[in-house]
Amino acid sequence: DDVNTDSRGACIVLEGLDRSGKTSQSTRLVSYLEGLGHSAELWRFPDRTTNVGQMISSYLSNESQLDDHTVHLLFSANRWEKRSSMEKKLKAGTSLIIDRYSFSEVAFSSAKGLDFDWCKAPEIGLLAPDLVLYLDIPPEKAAERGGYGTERYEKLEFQRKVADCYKVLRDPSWKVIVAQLPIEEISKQVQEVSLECLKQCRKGKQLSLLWS
Ligand code: NYM
Repeated sequence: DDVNTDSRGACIVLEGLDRSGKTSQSTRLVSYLEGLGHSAELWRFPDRTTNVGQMISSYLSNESQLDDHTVHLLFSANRWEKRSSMEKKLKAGTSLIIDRYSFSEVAFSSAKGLDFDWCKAPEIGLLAPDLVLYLDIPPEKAAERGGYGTERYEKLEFQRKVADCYKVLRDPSWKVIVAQLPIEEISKQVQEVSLECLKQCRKGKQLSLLWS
């Protein structure tokens, strides 16, 4: 068919509230794509393995306190430090399945009351995903799923605000999936749109930048 052999990988982002099932679904998607013979990697933000990521991690676990703007810029820096390797991987043909990206950043920080446009600004120029999968769950239902952990933000009241901010961010290109469906059914939907996305990338869809 019309598949070109040196085509790039797809950049697929999973977003949603805490406990919406992103981590399970991104793990399953990577196995599925690998099973079909595609090269795929699971990434997540924050990437806690870097120096910046360690600062974020200690903030999230309440071992350190940081100004809201400062931590916002750290999350952003954590994506910027991975930008060039993201681009390299994608251009080398590996698809990246990313558990949280810039949309989490804007949703969580604006839920704290930071200005929406200010929150978006440091993300300008990062690679835009080819597909955003939003696992949609009412905050009350997410809270029932075995309860939250002890990290910052894992509180029902705050997650309600985050859900409202995601609604403002959401655009028609996002694939919204009902996160309360059985896990197999969600996987099926995730697989279907992801394969279609890979196909578009193989046909020559260009990488673009946030926020376009
Ligand atoms: N988070 C995540 C942000 O506030 N800004 C960001 O840019 C990103 C990527 O970190 N509650 C928040 C959302 C989560 C928290 O993420 C940790 P995870 O997926 O639980 O490791």
